[in-house]
Amino acid sequence: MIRPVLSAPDPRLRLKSLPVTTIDAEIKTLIRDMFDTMYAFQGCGLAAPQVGIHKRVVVMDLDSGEDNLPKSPKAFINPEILKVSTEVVRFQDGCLSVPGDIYEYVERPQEVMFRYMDEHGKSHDVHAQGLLAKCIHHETDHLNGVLFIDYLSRIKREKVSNRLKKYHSSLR
Ligand code: GNR
Ligand code: NI
Repeated sequence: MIRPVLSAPDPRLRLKSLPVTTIDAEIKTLIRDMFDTMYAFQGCGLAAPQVGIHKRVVVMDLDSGEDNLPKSPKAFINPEILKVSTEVVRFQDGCLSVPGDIYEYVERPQEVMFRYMDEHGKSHDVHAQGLLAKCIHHETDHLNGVLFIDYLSRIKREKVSNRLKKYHSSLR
């Protein structure tokens, strides 16, 4: 089932999500719906708070991507960033919760070590770089109430916020 995606400046996007304690039927339904929603809106990742559920769950499919990274749908439960590189890269970021064709460059660590649980409750440690590292940062930020626009200069952020207002009023 496709769920509606919240968009900025909705205050619910600013709440910190809670860790998942048991992978029950409700979490499995949430993951299935998040995949439906991500594919419907052609995103490469989606975090649960974007559909109004404040649990630490992320889905991703980087199939379209550069690099030879995960070629399949992946669910990440309680993703945790363990270590980041001091080297940074600049990538263009976009977000399903920042609609209206808004893309801006954001600097992020080039490499990341992270840990997550899969749908079966198995823990994994992963070293990532490139597109996967960028998406892991983008999605774990959502779980902490952070959006990519928070990294922009004040001037750019104001420009984005005006474009968001225009976008929302054009839908009314
Ligand atoms: O679909 C998405 N594309 C994207 C492009 C550049 C940087 C990050 C992303 S993630 C985004 C989907 C989304 O908002 N996930 O939270
Ligand atoms: Ni996003």
